[in-house]
Order: sequence, then C-alpha cells, then structure tokens
Amino acid sequence: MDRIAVIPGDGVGPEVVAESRKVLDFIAARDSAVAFAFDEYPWGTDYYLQTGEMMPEDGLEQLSGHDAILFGAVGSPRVADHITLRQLLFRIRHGFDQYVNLRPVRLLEGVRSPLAGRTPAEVDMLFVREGTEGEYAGLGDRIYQGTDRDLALQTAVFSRRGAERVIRWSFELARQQGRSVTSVSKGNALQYSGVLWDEVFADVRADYPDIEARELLVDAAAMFMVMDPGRFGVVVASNLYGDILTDLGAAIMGGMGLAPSASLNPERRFPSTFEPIHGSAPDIAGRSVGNPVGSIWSTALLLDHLGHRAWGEAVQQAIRQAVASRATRTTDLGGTASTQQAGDAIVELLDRGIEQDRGSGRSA
Ligand code: GGG
Repeated sequence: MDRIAVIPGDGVGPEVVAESRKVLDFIAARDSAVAFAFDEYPWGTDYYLQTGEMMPEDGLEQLSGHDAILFGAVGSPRVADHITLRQLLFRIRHGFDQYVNLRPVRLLEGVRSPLAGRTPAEVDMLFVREGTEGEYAGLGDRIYQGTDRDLALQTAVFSRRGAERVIRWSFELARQQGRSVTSVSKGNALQYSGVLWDEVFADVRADYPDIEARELLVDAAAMFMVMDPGRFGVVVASNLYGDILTDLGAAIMGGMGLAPSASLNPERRFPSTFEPIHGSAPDIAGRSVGNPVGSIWSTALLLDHLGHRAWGEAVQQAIRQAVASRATRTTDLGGTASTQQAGDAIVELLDRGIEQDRGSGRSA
C-alpha cells in the first residue's frame, strides 16, 4: 500500500489534481498488486487566511509518513506570492531535502510547438534543477524600508556538496538514458557561485568519461533552446536558472499546462513531491478549462518513483494519445475538451491500452 499525501492547493490546483486522482483510482481498481491510501490536506491560501499559516507548524511531520506527495498549485492574488510560495512549496522542498527537481521538456506528437517545424525527436530534454539552495535559499535582508535608502539583499547559497550531488545525479541519469549532459551557469559574471558550480561540474564530469558533457552560460542556453533544442539531453542547472529555463521549455513543448515535475529526495529519507510546473492560474480557476496533462504526467513520474514503472509508461502512452486528438485535449492546445473530459479521456485510453496489451499478451 502506497501512502500518498494530496495537497491540491490554490487556483486550478484542485481541478487538475482531481484528474490525477482519477488516474490513480483507476489503476488501483484494475491492478490488485497496487493500492493507494490518500490523505488530503487543505493547505494553501484559504487555509492561510483562516489560520495565518500556509501549513501547520507540524506540517512536515504530518507529511513525513507518506511515500509521495501529489501537489497541485500555489498562489493567489489575495496574498503576496512570496508568502504563499515560500511557506508551503519551498518549506516542503527544503525540509524534505528535495534537491533534484526533474522537469522533462518533451514535445508530444500532435502538439504544435511555437518553434516552427520542430518535431518531437528534436524537443526531448530532461532538466535537472537544483531544488534546495542557490538563489531560492531564502537568505537575505531588507532594511531601511519606507525610506529612500530602501535596500534588499538576497543571498544565493552554493555549496560544493549541494552542487556535486545534483550534478552527479544528472550524470547517472544521462548514463541510464544514453544522453549527454549540459551544465548551465553564469560563471563569467558570477565569480563566486558560478565559478564554484563550474569547478564542481569539471570535477564530476571527470568521473564520467563515457558521457558527452558540455557547459553553457544561461543566456546562451536560452538562445539554443529556441534555435537548436535538439542539442540538449540532460540539462543541469541551479534553482533559479532551472526555474526560468523550464518555463521556456514548457512554452516550447506547447504550453504551461503540459509540463510535469518531480521534486525528489533521491535517498528516500523523505517523501518526494510530484506537481505540474504551472502555478495556480487564478484567471482560469474554476472554469474547467485548465489542462490536467501536467498533473497527470507528474503522476506518471510518481508511479515510476513508487516502482510501478509499467503503469507510469502506460499513463504516458495514454497522455500521448489524448493530446494527439482535438476532441480529447483542452482548449489551450486548440482542443475542445474540458479539464474533466481530458482526464476522462486519459483514463479511457489507459483502459483501452490495457485491453489491447491483454490481447497481445503484454501487461502493465
Ligand atoms: N504547481 C506548482 C506551483 O504552484 N508552482 C508555482 C511556482 O511559482 N513555483 C515556483 C517554483 O517551482 O520554484
């Protein structure tokens, strides 16, 4: 039995997470070897407005007994974004040492990329964003507020250990998948943090002579993602650069609603979090138009993480089929389906895929 903590959160979060739950419920109903126990937590902006905190003091303790966390989205115009984001999502990522933020950027068949003429074979990158330190470490100060000397300090934290573990994880992933590794930094301008990152990358790459390794400045990386996305395999970047480049990646793969992520604690000392990379999208919340694919794809990553690899692959296959047709994709992709219809279609395609596999002697 896998214990899954569910935090639907704000805006479109509850709508897309409900579609992920449909997929997991379907799998548990079809496979006697798989069972999930869900604990849902009402944490987010409404909770904050009622209690003064985004999650309770002992929130991490409550989550810690779970095998994984299924997360929706965070953020609302009713509360400053730095409060909602830092007090919920970052508390979980930092508290559970989720130092690998895996973000696949993949163009699916039938989805139109804004990059003219690009095919799925040319847009297939695996971003590995550092998740616990860098620019989002949360160190800094604000002084002389309300005066003309108003001053802010935001300190980026880069440690050798922090850079090394995420870079090494990226090389291992590249080796498993037969991909290259590109390191993204800004060592020409950031003489402390950027240079440390580059030195660690040089040290780690020496342990992987079989893997093609390259380095790019973050500005050049953004340019090449648009001009020549096919050059990237695994891409490892610090917290901020990884965050920004993967929004660009989501655009390249056809839209923010598609992009999945997994915030992993690779040692499994703590639960890992699975969430679409998009935010709460308050402008479309409650209208059943949000794209559930980013959440359901993240759920496929959750299934992989929990050891249900065949199911993870089956869910990805159902997603590929759903987005290939107008009738089963949402309006952001030029389709006609509502959030719920798109989720139902993925479940139906999953079901059909199982029946076909059963007919051919394969099983999920
Ligand atoms: N679905 C996750 C979410 O709500 N993300 C909002 C956001 O701003 N995230 C920033 C980050 O992932 O660091």
